[in-house]
Amino acid sequence: MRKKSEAENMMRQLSASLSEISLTKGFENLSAPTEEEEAARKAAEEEQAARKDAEEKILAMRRTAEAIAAGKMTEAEAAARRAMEEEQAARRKAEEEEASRQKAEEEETARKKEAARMKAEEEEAARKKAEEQAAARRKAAEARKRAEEEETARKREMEEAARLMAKYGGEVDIVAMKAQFAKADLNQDGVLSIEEMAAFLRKGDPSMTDDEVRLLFDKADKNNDGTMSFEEFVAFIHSPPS
Ligand SMILES: [Ca+2]
Ligand SMILES: [Ca+2]
Repeated sequence: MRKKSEAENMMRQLSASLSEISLTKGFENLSAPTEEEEAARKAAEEEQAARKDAEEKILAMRRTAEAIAAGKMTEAEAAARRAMEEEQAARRKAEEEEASRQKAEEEETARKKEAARMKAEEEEAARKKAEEQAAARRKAAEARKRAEEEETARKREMEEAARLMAKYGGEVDIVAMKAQFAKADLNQDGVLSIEEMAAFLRKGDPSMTDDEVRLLFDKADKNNDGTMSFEEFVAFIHSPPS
């Protein structure tokens, strides 16, 4: 009985061992895939890779589409921005041109103003110069006339002196008479009025009346022009009317 049991036990042990081996081997068998399993696995991997590729392609396409869309939008925006920038640039240029034009206009106005001012100054200077020249000419003409008059007066005096010298010989001191006459000629007009004559006569005779002065004066005034010339004066002093 014992042997049978022992055998049975051994069988059981062996069976268990075998079973264990088998199990282990079975596990080994499971962990080492079969060709079918390998093929299936490969197929699954390939399918997964293909799906992944497709997904990536779709994603890339979507990205491309988005990029295109984004690109189009950017381009539209860029076009709008470019147009806006061009408009701004054109406006800026127009403003610059307008500013430049205004500046040129202002400069031209200032230049014209300055030119007008300078011209006015030149005209004023020319006018003043012409005035000064005219004044100088007038002054020179006056001086010439005065010199001529003085020369004429000098000649006249010399002629008068010569005439008186011829008339009265050496008896008349022409220079002394001239000095007396000049003293009597209070207003220095070259002749003696009756008032001047009265004053002159009354130095010698303060009691002389107006009538007496008148009488003497009328007699001395040979040419009856109402004044006494130097010649009439000399004749009066040299040969007083009786
Ligand atoms: Ca006088
Ligand atoms: Ca006279």
